[in-house]
Amino acid sequence: MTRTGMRMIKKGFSFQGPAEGVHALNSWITPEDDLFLVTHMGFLNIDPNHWHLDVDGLVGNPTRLRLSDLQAMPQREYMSFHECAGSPLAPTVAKRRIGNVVWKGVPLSLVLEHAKISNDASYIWTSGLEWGEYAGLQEPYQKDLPIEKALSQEVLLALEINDQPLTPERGGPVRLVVPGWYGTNSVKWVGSITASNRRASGAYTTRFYNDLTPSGTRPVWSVAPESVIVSPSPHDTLLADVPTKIWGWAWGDREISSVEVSVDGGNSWQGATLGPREDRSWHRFQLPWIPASGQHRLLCRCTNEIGEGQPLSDARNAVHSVEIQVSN
Ligand SMILES: Nc1nc2c(c(=O)[nH]1)N[C@H]1C(S)=C(S)[C@@H](COP(=O)(O)O)O[C@H]1N2
Ligand SMILES: [Mo]
Repeated sequence: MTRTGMRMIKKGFSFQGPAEGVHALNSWITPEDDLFLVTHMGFLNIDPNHWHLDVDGLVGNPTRLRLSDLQAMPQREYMSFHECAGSPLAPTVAKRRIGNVVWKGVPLSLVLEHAKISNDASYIWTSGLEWGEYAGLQEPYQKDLPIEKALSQEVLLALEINDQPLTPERGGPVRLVVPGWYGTNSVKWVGSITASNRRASGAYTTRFYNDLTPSGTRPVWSVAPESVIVSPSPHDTLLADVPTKIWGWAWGDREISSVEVSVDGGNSWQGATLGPREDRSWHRFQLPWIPASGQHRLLCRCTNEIGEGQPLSDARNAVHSVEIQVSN
């Protein structure tokens, strides 16, 4: 199938990211080249002149917006970590696909107000324009947001990332971004917005991206506390008795209040120094370390403002560890 001004440039599920994994994430703002890319059905290339966005459902003024319409609306910038929840087929495997970027675009709330959203709307559905197959299914990449999040000031129809227009692979010309929530919610190549009074019923909101809980399922929405050690990396050669530092990033939808580091495989923990966050960015942490010679397993774990932490294993936000060799 083809549609005017659109073609799939790579078909099927795809993940790209830096070969060194989290150890590549050396800067506060992640450059595009080090920021992971994910797609379920392939990358879509859209001619910006053909792109448009339909807003319908429980609205008083169903609307079609072109790129020039969005460009003429007020825009804002918002800094946020950007994290993939990992495979929906293996939701308890930690993948640590993460970065920190600045998005710029039109607040979704402005577009919903323009379309005169009804008081009866309790969910906002958004769909990507691409087509293809994932896990044997052929259906649109459709996601939903509860209305409170959809109307929050940080949710954007983004046109730019780190001061550059979105590339086709990044979901351009326009994508949704839902800061604080897992990447799966940030619909790329967005083409339609529907206001509804119930959750969307497609595979990407029901079969995939719902975690099992003791009482049922929970949508993969808000990002749980998580942290990674950037340095040292397993490839570094450290010298015994030479002062160094262990540092990394910690993040979550809620602000992180403490990070602890272990240099002995998790037997003992020390509090790290924790930096602030901006908007919903990650926080930097660090701990000075004078290593003894031998093999060390370094770990980090964080806690957020309401006391939620990280499991040691079997979770997408499981504790990160790094094996380090220290020589004489
Ligand atoms: N239309 C569409 N949007 C999508 C996806 C997709 O497959 N199709 N994948 C989602 C997932 S799982 C993630 S993690 C992010 C990845 O965004 P990025 O490639 O810009 O890092 O896009 C999300 N938005
Ligand atoms: Mo993802």
